Amino acid sequence: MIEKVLIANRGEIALRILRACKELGIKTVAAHSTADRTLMHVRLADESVCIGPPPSLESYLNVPALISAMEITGADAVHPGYGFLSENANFAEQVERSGFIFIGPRPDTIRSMGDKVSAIEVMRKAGVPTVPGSNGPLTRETVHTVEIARRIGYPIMIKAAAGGGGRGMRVVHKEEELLKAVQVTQSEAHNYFGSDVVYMEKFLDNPRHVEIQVIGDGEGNAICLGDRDCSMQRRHQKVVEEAPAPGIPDAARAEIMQSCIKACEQLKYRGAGTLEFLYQDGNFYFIEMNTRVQVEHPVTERVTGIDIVKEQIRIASGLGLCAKQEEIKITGHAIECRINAEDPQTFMPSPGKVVLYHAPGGNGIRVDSHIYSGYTVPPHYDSLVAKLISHGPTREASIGRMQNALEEMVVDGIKTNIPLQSEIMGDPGFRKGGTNIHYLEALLRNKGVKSAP
Ligand code: MV4
Repeated sequence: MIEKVLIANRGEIALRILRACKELGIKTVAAHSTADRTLMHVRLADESVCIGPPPSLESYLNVPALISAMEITGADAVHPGYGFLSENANFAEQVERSGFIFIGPRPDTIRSMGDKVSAIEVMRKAGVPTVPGSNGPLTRETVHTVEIARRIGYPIMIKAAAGGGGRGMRVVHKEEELLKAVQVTQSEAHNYFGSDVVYMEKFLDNPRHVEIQVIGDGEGNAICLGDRDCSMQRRHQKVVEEAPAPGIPDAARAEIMQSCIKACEQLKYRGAGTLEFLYQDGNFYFIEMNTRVQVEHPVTERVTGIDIVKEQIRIASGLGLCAKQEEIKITGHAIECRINAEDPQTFMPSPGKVVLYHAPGGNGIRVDSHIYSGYTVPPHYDSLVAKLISHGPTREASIGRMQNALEEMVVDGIKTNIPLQSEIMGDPGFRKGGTNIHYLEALLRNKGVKSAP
């Protein structure tokens, strides 16, 4: 059993991991940068260790510093949270080579999912539905590239194999533009990711982003915790997430869940994972897999009653899965609003001192946040300051509770997107449910908010 976990992250997720460890009776070490001495989880951890200066490359991404911190503090495991080193196969490998436990999938699994071409191939071979496409990297044989595009039919999309988060992709509407677009995407991919490997997919013009949460024990058993809709986004930053995804027919949901379970069992997947899909016209299309805990995991926790972070730690300890698939029941509806320190007009980060913080509460409300009155949000990191999660027996009830919670919440001293979240909760399109990935950007354009895309 794991006895001491080093938390290799910051902010709300570091606090979330600390709380899970405390429930399990596991000691904690907070590894933090010099800018993060005042973080709530640093105060609450059994021990803390400074791993470097504010820039992430010198602290939260500093592998030797983190391994040394584990050695010095006698931690036996590391939880990477999300972002930073959470999907870095080389880090996971170094942790294991040093004799420590990496709380997450095996390094090889992380590596094979980090390469989107390989991820798609693995999932397609396991029976998960994928987007019609090149089924492999594009080659220097440009005649083949042209042939593949004709077979798929325009519009198509060129994507970087090492990409993700919206960088290194390009839509192509006609053959005349194809080879130039491939070249430009290859060169961008080379510059951003150090790999010029690209592949092709049919372009879906109005999809929703629906993802499936899985947990595997690493020995061929896996369970599925249902789906989340994350379509409410701006520039690839999710703003609102909900579970279950509204309006998905029972049969389609059962089928996609079954295929995800089967794939994870075949892969002997270890830990928590998320399969990302585009959902359009009643069909699911796998696009990528995330091999970490996600920001929006609380909505799934709220509708299933499963503590995903505790499960990650239990699996890493070799304790196996806590539940059988038949025991997983989806109850009611949960919504998460991300509260960011940002300017409502420009969406620029708005760090600074929180002079007053009052958290909302009441039945069906959860707040995951590290901030407190007097805390200064540093300028070096992500602008997420809180996650507000509502639950109710129905989607309407959940929205109602979220509206009340947003009204109750006070974050004074910095600018936040609380007013935007209130607008979204009152928006007729959102209230109807099932809006696509372009909805929020269109809504903002109509409101005259400055946001170019
Ligand atoms: C797509 C797509 C349409 N068709 N693939 C964007 C980020 C990366 N994770 C995948 N992305 C997309 N892939 C095909 N074949 C549209 C997007 C996309 C998107 C996807 C999910 C959430 C938000 C998005 C915003 C713009 C584009």
